[in-house]
Amino acid sequence: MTNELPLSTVLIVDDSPSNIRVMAAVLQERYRVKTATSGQQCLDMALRHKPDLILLDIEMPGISGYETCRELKDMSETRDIPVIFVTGRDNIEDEEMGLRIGAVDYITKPIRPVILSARVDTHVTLKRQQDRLLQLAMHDQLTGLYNRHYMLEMVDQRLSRARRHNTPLSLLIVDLDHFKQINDTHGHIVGDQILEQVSALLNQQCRTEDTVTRFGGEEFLILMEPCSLNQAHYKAEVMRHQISELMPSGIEVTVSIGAAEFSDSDTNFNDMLKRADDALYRAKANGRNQTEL
Ligand code: GH3
Ligand code: MG
Ligand code: MG
Ligand code: MG
Ligand code: MG
Repeated sequence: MTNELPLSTVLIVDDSPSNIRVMAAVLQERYRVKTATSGQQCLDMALRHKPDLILLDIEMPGISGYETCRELKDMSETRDIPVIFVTGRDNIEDEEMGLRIGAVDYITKPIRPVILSARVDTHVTLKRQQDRLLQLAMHDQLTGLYNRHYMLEMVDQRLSRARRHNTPLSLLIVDLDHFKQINDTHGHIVGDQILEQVSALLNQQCRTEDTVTRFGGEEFLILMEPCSLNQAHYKAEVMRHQISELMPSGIEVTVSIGAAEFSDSDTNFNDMLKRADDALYRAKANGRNQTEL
């Protein structure tokens, strides 16, 4: 394990190989440098490599730098990558245009290494800080799972997409049984370890299309799509059984699970959540360590 951060990636886009050479020479000691010689190649590489910054020429054969920038800002996958125009067009109108369509900076040729370096450093640092803040805002620190905030931010979009495509979508609430008692008996630190181990199991058992979140203290929500109520029930039972055999930290741990499927009559996420929560309540009332629909 090393504490060093991986090098940030800078994508240089210019139709002139000699311009690329000059910029790469300035940056390659401190950055992983990728290069493209057209707007189309820039779009392909931006999607493939997710660079932390793009240096973009304006005048190129095929689609111009302006058009390329507009397309980058249109796609959710590339929207947050900062773009700096590096161009021979040394006039205010072009600079205004470049900044208006979403570039963070505008540098004119001939390239001055110190200025290029300083501006690249500034925007790569900002990008990395933004990525870090987003990561913190979306995830639970203890378990590394997505958090409640993330779930509530993304769920409406997921529900409308499922409704539009007519794909079944289901929700599980997984709640540890008598967890207060486990904490009281074994201590909070052991309780935390159990939460981590149960989280890891839930995450492993779910597919990448499923969204596993720590929604509250010892309560997890799992959004599954495409997934009918029957399939959700089956998966819930597999996970419940595995957790009962996990013996995290050497302690017998069980969960109760409530399941619900998004239905045509639901107006929002809360309607489905309420059904899953009612089902969880029944699973608890019936004696715990079971799944209810
Ligand atoms: P039930 O079977 O009815 O769900 O009982 P329970 O004890 O699990 O439920 P209750 O809601 O009474 O208590 C939940 C407990 O979870 C209380 C709280 O101390 C514990 N808890 C919540 N978050 C954490 C955490 O981050 N770490 C630890 N160690 N415990 C936590
Ligand atoms: Mg050019
Ligand atoms: Mg509980
Ligand atoms: Mg209790
Ligand atoms: Mg609970």
